[in-house]
Amino acid sequence: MSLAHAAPVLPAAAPSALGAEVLRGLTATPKTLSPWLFYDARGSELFEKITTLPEYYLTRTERAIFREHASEILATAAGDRRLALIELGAGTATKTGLLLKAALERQQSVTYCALDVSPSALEEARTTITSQFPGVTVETRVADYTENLSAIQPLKNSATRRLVLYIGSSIGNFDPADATGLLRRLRQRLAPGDHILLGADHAPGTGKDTATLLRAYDDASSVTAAFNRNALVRINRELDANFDLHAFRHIARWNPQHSRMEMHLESTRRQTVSVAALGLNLNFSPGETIHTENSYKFTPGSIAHLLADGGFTVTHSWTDARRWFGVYLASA
Ligand code: AVI
Repeated sequence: MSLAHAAPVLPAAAPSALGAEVLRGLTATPKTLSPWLFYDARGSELFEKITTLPEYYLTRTERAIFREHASEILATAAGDRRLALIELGAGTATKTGLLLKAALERQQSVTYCALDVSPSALEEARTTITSQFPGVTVETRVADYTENLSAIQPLKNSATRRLVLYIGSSIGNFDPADATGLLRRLRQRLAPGDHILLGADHAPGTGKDTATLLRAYDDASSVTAAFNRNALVRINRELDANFDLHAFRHIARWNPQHSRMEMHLESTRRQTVSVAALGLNLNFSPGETIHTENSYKFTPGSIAHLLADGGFTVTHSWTDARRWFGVYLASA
């Protein structure tokens, strides 16, 4: 997933989105930064690497569910109609191939509309998909789907239903109110009979222990730590700051009260950091953290509830043998 543009350095009088976020988040108590800061070119590369780590089970578990159930998922969403696929935060669309293949087994041609903020990721998706699946017409839209869903337009042809893919546990990076808002805005753009396919990571409980989750967000080769620190690397580069990367420790913690994994960067000593482009001096006490990401984990019940709040009804779901991850089909 990528949610962010590489923001240019702008003069302090016209703060960039990055500048505004750093000002808001790092002058707040407790200090926070939005997770979209991770995803410049380096952060997107690090995230791709995370998805292949032995500890990060999410991507491979969701892919295994698609490998086993793609035909059934597509058949259920289609009913007796044709399907058009839309993907929110498509990135390079690496997992989408399994679903497109299943769609092509049902109908000779498929329209696939990919939305993402990264033009380069979308071009890569277009090249890969058109070479692998000549029957797929790829449309790309450079857009931040959290703000702009205008690419999702009513269909002229009532024989076609839309299936919106929102996979990869991306919904987990939104607080419940923001997740509901996004689902409601999406629901308004869809018609009865259209569906969303939502990939959600399951909370610890039957089958998954907390240690498994902690390892997934604090891997032995420290790729996730580098991904987390990339927010500071980016602020150093784009806002002329002087964060000492060795003085911020990567922390992954399970918050049972909110059913979420949290990532923080913890200051290892008393220090002052300057963000020159914003004329800002930030004081950190030892042990003080910057909260950089939430990754909510769900039960089948809590996902059904969230989707219902967003105006959708879960009709089918699929999981893996260990029930670590769920794929939910919900109708508009
Ligand atoms: C993109 N998103 C679903 C990932 C997650 O698991 O919340 C981002 C991530 N953060 C740490 N590792 C991966």
